[in-house]
Amino acid sequence: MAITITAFESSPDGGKGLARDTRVRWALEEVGQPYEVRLVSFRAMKESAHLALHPFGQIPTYEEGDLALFETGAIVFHIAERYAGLLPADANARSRAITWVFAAVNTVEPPILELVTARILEGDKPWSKERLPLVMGRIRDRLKQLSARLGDAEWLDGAFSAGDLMMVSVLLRLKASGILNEFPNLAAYVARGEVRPAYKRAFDAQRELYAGKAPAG
Ligand code: GTB
Repeated sequence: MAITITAFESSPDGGKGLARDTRVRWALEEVGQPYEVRLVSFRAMKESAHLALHPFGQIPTYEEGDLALFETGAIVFHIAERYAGLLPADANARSRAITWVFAAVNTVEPPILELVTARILEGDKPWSKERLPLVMGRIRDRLKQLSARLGDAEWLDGAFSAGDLMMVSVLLRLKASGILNEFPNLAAYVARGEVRPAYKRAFDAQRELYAGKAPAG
């Protein structure tokens, strides 16, 4: 069944791979499924055709036959369940891998998104400078816990899984801040994700779309 995802028509990050279609592309590359990409403008994202696929008017979406999904956690979970390569065979290990998908989007990503809000959306507010250390503190707390759990392991629970794919994707958003370097095992974990051939293919595919175009916004 053909798979189609949506992505930004013009990328706000100029192709740095930070938009969330990258994690879906990565999952599809890991399981070896070809996919099409439909580019959507910011205006089209808020129009009825797209809202029928994504009630919050965002990217990415995922269509496969008569199935339409939104939310990257659900999309990556679906890909991992349907196609071999992102979840272990053992039932308990599978459930633990899925737990890490949820941990990435529910527990680790929220404070990271706060940093984006504080820096970009609220950067011009008079209280923004005071708020930033609080936001950084919350991220640091989470990273400390994650770093302690990862320890010297290569991946979070045995072999690379959908849980690692999602966690690395979430942590990548912090690369520019430098905070990951305070946790060398996490920085190395992210780097291990980035050198996976499937990640590289996903990254290159999205970069190619935006090369030479001015970043949106
Ligand atoms: N919880 C949803 C999911 O995981 O699928 C969140 C989806 C989401 O935030 N989508 C963003 C979007 O469509 C794109 S990824 N935003 C447009 C809108 O809400 O109107 C977030 C994103 C945007 C830009 C950058 N960047 O420029 O670096 C990085 C990430």
